[in-house]
Amino acid sequence: MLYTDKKYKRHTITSALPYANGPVHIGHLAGVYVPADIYARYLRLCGEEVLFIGGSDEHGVPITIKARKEGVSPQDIVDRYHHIIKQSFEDFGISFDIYSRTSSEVHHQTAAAYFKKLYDAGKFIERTTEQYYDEEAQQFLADRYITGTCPHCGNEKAYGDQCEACGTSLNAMDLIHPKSTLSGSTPVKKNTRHWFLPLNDYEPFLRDWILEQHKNDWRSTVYGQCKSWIDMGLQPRAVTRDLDWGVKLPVADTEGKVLYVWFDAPIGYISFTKQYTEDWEKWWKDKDTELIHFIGKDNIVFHCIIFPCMLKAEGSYILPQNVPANEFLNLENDKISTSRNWAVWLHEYLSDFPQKQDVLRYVLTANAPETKDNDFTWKDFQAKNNNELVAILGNFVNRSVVLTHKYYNGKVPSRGELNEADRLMAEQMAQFPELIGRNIEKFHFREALGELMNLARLGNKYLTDNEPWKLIKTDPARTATVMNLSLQLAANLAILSEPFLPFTAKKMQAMLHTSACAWQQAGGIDLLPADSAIAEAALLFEKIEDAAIEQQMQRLADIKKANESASFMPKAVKPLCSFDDFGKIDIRVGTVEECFKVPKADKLLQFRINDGVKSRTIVSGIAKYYPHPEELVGRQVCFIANFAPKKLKGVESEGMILSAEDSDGRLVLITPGDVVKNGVNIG
Ligand code: B3M
Ligand code: ZN
Repeated sequence: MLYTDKKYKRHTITSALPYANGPVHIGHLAGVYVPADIYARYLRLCGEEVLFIGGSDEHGVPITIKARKEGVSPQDIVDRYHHIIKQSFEDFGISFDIYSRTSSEVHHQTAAAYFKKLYDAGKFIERTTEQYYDEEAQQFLADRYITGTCPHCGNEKAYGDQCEACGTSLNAMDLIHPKSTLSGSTPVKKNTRHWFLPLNDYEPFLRDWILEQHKNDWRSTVYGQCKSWIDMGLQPRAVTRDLDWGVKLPVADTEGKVLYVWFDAPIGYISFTKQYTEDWEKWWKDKDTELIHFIGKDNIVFHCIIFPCMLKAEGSYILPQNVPANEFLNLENDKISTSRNWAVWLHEYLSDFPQKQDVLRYVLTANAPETKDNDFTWKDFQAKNNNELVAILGNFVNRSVVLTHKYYNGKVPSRGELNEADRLMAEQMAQFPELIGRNIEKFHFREALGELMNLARLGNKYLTDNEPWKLIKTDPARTATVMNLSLQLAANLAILSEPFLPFTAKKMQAMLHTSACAWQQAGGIDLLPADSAIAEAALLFEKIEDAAIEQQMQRLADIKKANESASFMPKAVKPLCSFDDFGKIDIRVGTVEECFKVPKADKLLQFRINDGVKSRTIVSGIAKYYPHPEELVGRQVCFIANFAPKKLKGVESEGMILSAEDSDGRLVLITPGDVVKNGVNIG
């Protein structure tokens, strides 16, 4: 039984298939897998029939590009990453019923048959069109083999199928200044034959199904993207590609062509279901099945428009009831990026924070980018662990269990008559299963988690208000009631936390000697019978120290530095100038005789320079880069000798010392390669 008016016989829950071209990171977890897992676990606890599907997306250009870079086969790449990704999901408790892969035999057959069925039914249009072709590499350039400028937002690194900056799905021909990623050359246009799904024919269907029927229940971010897509006018969309990696076309004379990865990948949801059970059709064809796609916002068009049109074209499938796509999670104020290594990789996190899966699940859910992009910062991670998980949830459960051992030898005490405060607490507690459940059913996961913590807060307040540690001396009977109710609340937490914090829930259940029971059993005050034994207190969460956080921040700082230096591009050359222009500037060499910080000016160093004739004073804004200015004494520097004197912070500066600006913005003094006479000219 559910709290909202959802009435389905079963729930098919899909989560976007990650490309098997790299490990998974916190952005994946926050955007797709943790929310999907919360939903699946919750529905199971409610006694609903659930199928939670995941798997690796093993086709597509990103994989072939990576293989080419490493000089291995695409199969080698997907074999490597499929296992790493699968392991990470297992480690983080993502409770898939099946996690498969699109290179599997069943998938190839299913996707090819799907295409064939639409092909035979005349659902595609066949067109010979001009496509970009790389003459050096002798290959048609699909999707990510081309980059160029996005016509919508001006991003210069948009791909041939999508701009990651503005999320728009593109056709390669739309790109301004296209470039082949294979050879770097400008591609030429060449004819090739392909099959297109005429999305434009489905506009009336999409308008009715999304814009009317799902006006109120889809997230406004998702609805808005769909609406703008439909309003922009839909175009026929190619579902085949000139590539040799992917699902071969089940049509004669189509050598060298495969299904477009975005055609075959969503069919993966269906083919994985087939691998899971012979009785697969009920999960996809019964209108009493709820189909939910968990994805990130860059996948909206594929799951809300293209795949539904494919399902509609086939005719016997149900459509998704909801597509609760998340916005993006940033990392320390910067977009997560696999290629720039700007990510927290799940396998690395686990080796740095072993056993702390739930801490990450918690932080990612509390910060879930449900309505807008959100930021993950290590400081916030530490704060949420220390101030919420340790101080609120862990603290409450720990106090309840420890006091029970201290006063009652680890047995749940019987309670007596409830007083007003007890009744109020019990009444409030009774509302949480519905409060949390409704939020989950509406895909408001961060709010749901907030309510779970409110339940723990209620417990803490109850203990603090009643002070059993004092009461035990004056009123043992009343203390037993307080402790009984506290333990009941802990037992409630052990059930209601399971979708969010499955590892912690298990520990709590082991401590209280309960087992995972039905969601609807929660809320009451008879979960733990009087006199039943509980186990010793086990630590649920532990404080994370500053040192551990600083280590992570340092790692990111190092990556940022490496990226900056890797992506350094010299500035464009200034407009031409004449030899006469240059000749006007008098650059000379001199030796530093004295150097110190200008008082009350953080940035400035004051130099005394021997210029071969006299000593001159020059002030320079490089203090930040030379923390020990006295060490510069004796060194030769280059300076402009004929700038008009200028007062800086009260010091008259006679010229300018030359420095080079490194890729990270650091200023470095320029010194002649050999010692020369002071006062010689540079030119
Ligand atoms: N592999 C794209 C992505 O990871 C894609 C999802 C497929 S879901 C059918 O963004
Ligand atoms: Zn763009």
